[in-house]
Amino acid sequence: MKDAIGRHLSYSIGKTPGAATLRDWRMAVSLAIRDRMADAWFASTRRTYEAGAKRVYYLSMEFLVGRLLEDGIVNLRLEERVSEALAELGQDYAEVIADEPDAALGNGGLGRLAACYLESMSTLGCPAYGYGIRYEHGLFRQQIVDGRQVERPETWLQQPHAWEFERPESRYEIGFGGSVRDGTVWTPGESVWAEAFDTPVAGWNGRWVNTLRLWSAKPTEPFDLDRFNRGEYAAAAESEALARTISRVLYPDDTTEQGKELRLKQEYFFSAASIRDILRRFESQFSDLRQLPEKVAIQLNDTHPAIAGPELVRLLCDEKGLDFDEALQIAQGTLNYTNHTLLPEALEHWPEGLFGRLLPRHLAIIDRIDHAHAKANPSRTSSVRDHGQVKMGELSFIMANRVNGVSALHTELMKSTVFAELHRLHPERIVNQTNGVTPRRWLLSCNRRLSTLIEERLGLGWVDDLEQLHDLEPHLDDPAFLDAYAAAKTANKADLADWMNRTQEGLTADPAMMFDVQIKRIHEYKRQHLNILETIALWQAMRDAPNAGWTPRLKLFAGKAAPGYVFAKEIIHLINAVAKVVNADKITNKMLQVAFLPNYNVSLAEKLIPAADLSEQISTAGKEASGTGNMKFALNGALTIGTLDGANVEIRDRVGAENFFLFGMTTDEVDQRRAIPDHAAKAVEADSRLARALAAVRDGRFSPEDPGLFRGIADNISGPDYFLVASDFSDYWRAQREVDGAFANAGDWTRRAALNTARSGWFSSDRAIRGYLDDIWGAETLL
Ligand code: GLG
Repeated sequence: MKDAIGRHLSYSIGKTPGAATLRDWRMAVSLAIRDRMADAWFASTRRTYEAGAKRVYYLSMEFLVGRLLEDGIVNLRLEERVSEALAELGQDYAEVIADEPDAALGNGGLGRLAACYLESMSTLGCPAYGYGIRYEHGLFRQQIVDGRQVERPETWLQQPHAWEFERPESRYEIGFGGSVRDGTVWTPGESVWAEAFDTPVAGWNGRWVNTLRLWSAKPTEPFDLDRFNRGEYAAAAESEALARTISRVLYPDDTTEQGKELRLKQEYFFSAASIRDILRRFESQFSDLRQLPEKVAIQLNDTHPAIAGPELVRLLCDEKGLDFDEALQIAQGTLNYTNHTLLPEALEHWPEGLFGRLLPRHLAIIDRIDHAHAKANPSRTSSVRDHGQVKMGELSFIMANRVNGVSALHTELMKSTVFAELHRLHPERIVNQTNGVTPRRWLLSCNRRLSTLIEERLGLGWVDDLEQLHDLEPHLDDPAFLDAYAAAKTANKADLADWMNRTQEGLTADPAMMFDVQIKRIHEYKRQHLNILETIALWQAMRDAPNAGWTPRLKLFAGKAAPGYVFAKEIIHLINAVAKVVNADKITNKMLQVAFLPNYNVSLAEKLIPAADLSEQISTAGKEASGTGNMKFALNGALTIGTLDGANVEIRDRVGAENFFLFGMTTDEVDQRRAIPDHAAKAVEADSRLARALAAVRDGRFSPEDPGLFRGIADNISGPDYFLVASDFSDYWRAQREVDGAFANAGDWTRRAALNTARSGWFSSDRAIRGYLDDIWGAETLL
């Protein structure tokens, strides 16, 4: 290892050890690790060809992979060797790991899920490709300036990316606009190249390596030298600029949709390139396109790649010469669709005008698909085109062999709400696959202390068979185990507290406090405002009775708001304003501290989750499709305070109701409550704590220099309150006081935390991928 790192430092990076920077060392180590994936990578491809196996293609606009070096080292089981080699070279392992920028090619849960699934597909030996976009700028970097979110561009590609291989020979010309002649001959008005960049994804033990193939847009028109020589520098690079725009930035909206033309271009760009690549690979091995459903399963991660459906039909008809009905049947046998949200503002739809201008042939194909479907299902009343819009959810459903939700509750709600009619027509099509997370990243490597303890008791079999964590349960009768479990948590908290106290102005975190954590995108449905309101009420109660024996708490928040989502940004501002006042209060600041940690990303999650005591999963019931952070917390021994929403329901079923703090209305109760006029005003009237906390927000207690600053938030909660913050407040307060009491009994708390770990095995993404393999893809694993 030492030689390999040294060789890369000299001959790939071109530096002597004396001149090398931290980044040079990190690049050299990364290249040495990447080398060791190569043979298994080639072998995986060879075995897939030899077996004639079915391949899985996961099409996703987002892959939130985070850092890759530690992932590679851990999965190849090279940790000791790398840290020894680095020590001999005079370098610090942890520093080298931490030097890597996060690949933030996603917004939140949807993108991180895709990354966990890729890793699990490799762990299981499922022949698979991930297909997405190689964004030049991932999700923006969040700064907090005077308590407010400020967005800065993210620049992960400014330094060379160690993991990817550029494949200039794998490129496809992707057209947009233009016209259609004779019904089928599409002549695009403009085009770009989609060029492939491949990143190897190694599974546990390095036995199988799949590929993440990301497309980058390149100009098809050469640089215009004549214009350049005439001094028209900008015009000379016009086509280059147009192309680069397509893969330049990740749209920063999570579960909202902006309907921008560039977004549709991005979607078609990567879907079309992927479909062509899939067909090329298929045809290099098989001759009969009718075999496609037998050899290929394509998973559409949300509707973002939905245009892949019409594109596949188009290629089969217009270019391969199949007749329409046969092409449609093949496409439907190959495609599957995962829905990730029921929020109406997130369901993609495009104005027909825009769609027809950009993709004229596809619009005609969509109409034909829709008519064919309507003809076969005469009782259907809805259609893909509706009120001048093209509805991508509807299109995805009718083009898919299987449609799935991401938690049991979400899947049932899909059947009874957005897809009710299509479900009636195709009652076998919707299936559930509850989300999962990879235990390699989300326990083994992010929580070394806990995973070492588990290894001492159980060995390492749990790493790719997470249900083995059940075998911890007998150890809970051993006081030494519980002590060690508690010590691991406390040490994680102490590390985090050190780091926060150094970096967060005004904060004094003490590891003896309960670490109460809410980290996720900022959204009204996730109700960070419910949490901060309860924080305010708690602070007020503490001031009233400082000696009442309060359980000391640190309230931690982190998350990004979509740049255009004004209310979410106000919530961030309020949290920071409350933190400033509360942390400075001499009466309460030993009992209550509040922090908003900037720039939440995968790496920050890896720091926070192992140090959490309490996991806040408090969305309005029916709104969080699944959640995946909730699973990571439970696995790492945080107890959940949560509503009956998404996968919370299944977490509670598994860890046991006595180890989960439930509060709030159910989905049915939510619907009923909304129907009551003035529901929020009534709730405020009935709860004096809530009224008082709201008054403090409204009257400028946290914004003395601008007393009206947060009035909008207070008025929203006591007025329309669509997300039922006011209505759920009293029960949330009650549950939080139950948490206080439980935390005060440290021994019992640790036991309950350890039960959360022992009973979270089912939430492995390996289990989820097995479910997809069996119920959706009908594919085999080759390990
Ligand atoms: C969604 C949902 C989450 C879900 C995730 C992965 O909001 O509840 O856990 O996908 O399925 N848009 C998202 O992040």
